[in-house]
Amino acid sequence: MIRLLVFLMSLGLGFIGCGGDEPEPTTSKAKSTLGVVKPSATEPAGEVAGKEEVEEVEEVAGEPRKEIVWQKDGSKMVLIPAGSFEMGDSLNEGEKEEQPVHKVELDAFYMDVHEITIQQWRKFKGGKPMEAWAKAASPGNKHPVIGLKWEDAALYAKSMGKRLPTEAEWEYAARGGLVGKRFPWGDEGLDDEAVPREHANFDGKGGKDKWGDKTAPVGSFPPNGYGLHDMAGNAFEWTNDWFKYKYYGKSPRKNPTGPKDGDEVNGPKKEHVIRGGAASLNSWALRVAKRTTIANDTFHKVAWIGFRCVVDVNNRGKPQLNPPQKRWDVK
Ligand SMILES: [Ca+2]
Repeated sequence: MIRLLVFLMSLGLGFIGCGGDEPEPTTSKAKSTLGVVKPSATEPAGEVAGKEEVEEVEEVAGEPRKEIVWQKDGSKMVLIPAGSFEMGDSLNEGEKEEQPVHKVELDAFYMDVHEITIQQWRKFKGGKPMEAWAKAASPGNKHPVIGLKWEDAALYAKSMGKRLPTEAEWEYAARGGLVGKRFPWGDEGLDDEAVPREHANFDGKGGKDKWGDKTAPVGSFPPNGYGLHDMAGNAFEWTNDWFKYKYYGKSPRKNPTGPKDGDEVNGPKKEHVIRGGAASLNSWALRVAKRTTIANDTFHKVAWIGFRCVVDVNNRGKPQLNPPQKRWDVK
C-alpha cells in the first residue's frame, strides 16, 4: 500500500514537473488589456486551491531558472534578478522628465530576450496585418514587429499570458546590472558613433550596424549584462506606464506602476511611455534614462515602435503572471 502511494505520488510529481522549462500555466487574472494587473486583497487566487496545495507540498522552493522558453509564443526569456537601482538621468545630461533620479526596488521577473518578431506577430490570432510603411521599415520575419499601437502590444502580451514591462522594469533591465551608465553597454558613444554602432541599430550605418533606418533581425547585436538584445535601438518598445513629465518626483519606491493617467503631449493625446530608441532615430534616444512617448500619429510612423513582454516570478521561483504574493506600489 505504501509502495502504491509512493508510486502515485511519483506520478503526480512527474505530471506536475513535466513542464520543465515550460512556464506555469498562467490563468487569466488580467482584468483588462490595460497592462499591469494591480492585485487587491479581495482578488481570488488565480489557481485552483487544491492544485496550489499540491504544489506547495510537492515542489521545493528553489532558485529560478536563468532562462526559460515561453511555450505560448516560443520566446526565450531571461531572469532579471530582484534588486534596486537609481532610476533616471544620474549623469544630469538629459531632459527634465528624466529627473529627479530616484531609487526603485523591483522583484525578480522574466523578460523576453528579443523584441517580438513579425513571425510571432503573424502567428498571433489577434494580430492585425502590418501597414505597408511598417513592412518596408521592418522587412523580414525575424525583424521586430513595428507600427503597433499600445493596445495591440498589450493585447498580445495578455493573450500570451505575459504583460508589458513597467517603465521601471524596462530601465532596470536595460541597464543590465551596470550602475549609473549612459547606455546598456556603458558610457562610451555620446560623441563618437563608432562604439554605439557595435551595440545598437540606430539611424545611419557603420561597423556592425548595416541597416540604415530599417530594423535589423532581432539579436543582431551583442546582449547587455542580463542577456537582453536590442534594449538600445532597433524597435522602440512600449512599456505599461502612462507618460507623465513629472512622475519621477512622486514615484513610489517598490514595484512602481507609473502614474494613473498621462499628460497631454502636443494636443489632447495621452499615451504610454516608449523606451530604447529606434533604427529611425539618433544615438541620443539610445540612452537608458531616455523616456518619451508618441506625440501623434505622424510621429508614430517615424518611430518604429514594437515591444517585448515580461512575466513575474512566484515565491517558488517559477514564472507566473501576477502571483499572489506580488505587491505593487501604486501612486
Ligand atoms: Ca529595442
